[in-house]
Amino acid sequence: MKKIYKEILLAKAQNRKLLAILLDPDKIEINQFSDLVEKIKESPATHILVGGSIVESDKIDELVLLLKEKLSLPVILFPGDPSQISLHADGILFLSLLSGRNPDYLIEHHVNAVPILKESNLEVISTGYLLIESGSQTAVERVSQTKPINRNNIELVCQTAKAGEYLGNKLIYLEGGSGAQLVVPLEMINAVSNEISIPVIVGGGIRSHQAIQEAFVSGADMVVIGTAFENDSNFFNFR
Ligand code: 1GP
Repeated sequence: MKKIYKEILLAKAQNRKLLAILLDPDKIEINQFSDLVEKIKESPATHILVGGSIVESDKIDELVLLLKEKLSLPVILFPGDPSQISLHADGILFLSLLSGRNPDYLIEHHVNAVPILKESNLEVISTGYLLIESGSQTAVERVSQTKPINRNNIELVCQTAKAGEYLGNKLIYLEGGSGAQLVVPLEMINAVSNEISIPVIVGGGIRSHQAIQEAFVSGADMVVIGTAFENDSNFFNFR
């Protein structure tokens, strides 16, 4: 088993919670990169995710290389499509959008990514990705042209997550969508983490330290913070 996933499993076994900072290459000013690196170093982040639903920037490689040079944290791609793959990262969340029924996001992009992935050293981590309704339309919903699962339908979310586990997914990602109005319901995180034995990642709309802790207490093994850190690089100054 490769390193990143092994470490996530170990953290879960030891009940050590993980925190990923999501960086959208389109929103990073490379000339302010050293400030960003300092803020990340001061933060409790254990992982860096790079990507977004749509990334127009051709700077993914540059960003990943700089992150690798300046930080010791694992850099994991979180791609909206195969154009966002950088061979310089450590790993990739190979996301299948299980909440939707768009074949492109269930298998097509994955097939297209194989020639690149085969030649790379990226650790490919099969991830069941579930979009949960979060108050308004999100970029993932728009780009993937799929509907999120109703936030009250805990049973369907659990069933979908379990199907992902049976299919061999290594992780389940409960996603409210970037900048979501409402976070994934805590009751849902709790039910999913009890239903499956693989690690659970939770992200979307988490904007306070309390919300991070609540997600952890409810059963999230990893929390992803994108917008809150993007809007305020001092967001993690609570330590
Ligand atoms: C989005 O879950 C991530 O894919 C992070 O969301 O930007 O709302 O933190 P935020």
